[in-house]
Amino acid sequence: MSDAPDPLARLGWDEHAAGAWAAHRGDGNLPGRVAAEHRGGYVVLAAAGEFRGELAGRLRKAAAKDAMQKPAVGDWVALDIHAALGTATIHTVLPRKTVLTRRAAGRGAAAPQIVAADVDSVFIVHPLDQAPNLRRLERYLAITLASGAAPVLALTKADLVETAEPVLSAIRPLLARVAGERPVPIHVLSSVSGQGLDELDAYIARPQTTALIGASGVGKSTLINRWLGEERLLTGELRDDGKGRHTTTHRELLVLPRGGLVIDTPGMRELGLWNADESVPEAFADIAAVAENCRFRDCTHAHEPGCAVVAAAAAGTIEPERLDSYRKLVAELASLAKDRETAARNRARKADHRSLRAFYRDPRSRGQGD
Ligand SMILES: Nc1nc2c(ncn2[C@@H]2O[C@H](COP(=O)(O)OP(=O)(O)O)[C@@H](O)[C@H]2O)c(=O)[nH]1
Ligand SMILES: [Mg+2]
Ligand SMILES: [Zn+2]
Repeated sequence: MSDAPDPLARLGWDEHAAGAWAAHRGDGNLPGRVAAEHRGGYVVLAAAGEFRGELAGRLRKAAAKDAMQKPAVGDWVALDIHAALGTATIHTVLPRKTVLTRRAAGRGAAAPQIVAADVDSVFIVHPLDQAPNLRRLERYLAITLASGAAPVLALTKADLVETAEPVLSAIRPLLARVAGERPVPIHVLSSVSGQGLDELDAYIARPQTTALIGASGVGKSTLINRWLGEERLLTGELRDDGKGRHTTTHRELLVLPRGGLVIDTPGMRELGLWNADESVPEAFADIAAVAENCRFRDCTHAHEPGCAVVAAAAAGTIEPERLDSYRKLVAELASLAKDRETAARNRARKADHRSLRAFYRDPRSRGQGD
């Protein structure tokens, strides 16, 4: 590392990016990287600094047709920079090295949504003081393996437990089953005591880009603050029900003091990993298939007339115990979906108030907050 690293190196410019850029050299554009997206606007980083990014018309049209063509946090892009305005037009998304989508490739016809692009490693974060939800971990692992990035299991809050062994032994069979021969390094760490943090240095050095995924409250933002050396990201106290409060509401690419880059992601709720229509686990696939024949689309399989699931249970095709678990799952998914809608509405309302306040305070405000 030289004393004055190339400004692009600061953004994680690597061989892949250089190769992808070769086709665009001479277009009159400059390379940049997407650092954040909020409500249709982007923050992009380039050698010359930070700019508010907008999509060029052609890219906007392409992205409307195909979600994978939309710039995502982490993407390298070709920019037309208007330095005086502090803005940049995003013309092209460069071919991606890796892409983490919330839906593993090949599952269903609905559009995938990009969580992060061009990351080298994905930290799947789980706290040691909680029993692992294997279904969720499996899903995180599956989308990571599909991304092309290297999966890393980060077991946080080691200071809260005597030993990591119970969680490790619960998770090992899952890793063997889902990752097979693919190595998945496991790190036991604590952002409070500092335990295990040294082992992570390789992931946060230039030109590495790492994304953190995991439910809210597992300690993603706290770990990133350790890496940043300051309390830059909002972290959440845990509520009684174990769910995080002040969660990250958007993805953001951050440059770390050690030269690497990191992308914080919202918890899985905000990520929409558990949409009711996509997340019925394999174990209930047979019941889900029967439920297709229920009279009402939003049937809870409890008291509705024309419920095919209740009929199947009465006929003895579905065991009462499994029916019970299935009902609970359906209720959980419905309440998650409702929470998500409420949160999105509240966020939108808050953002509107904020931008109005900013407008009255300073009409020339760049309005880049979110
Ligand atoms: N004891 C302990 N608490 C932690 C640790 N890391 C995070 N926390 C706490 O866990 C809560 C959620 O952390 P946060 O980083 O906001 O989680 P996120 O939602 O995944 O970003 C906060 O109250 C943190 O202080 C840790 O290593 N040990
Ligand atoms: Mg967070
Ligand atoms: Zn039903």
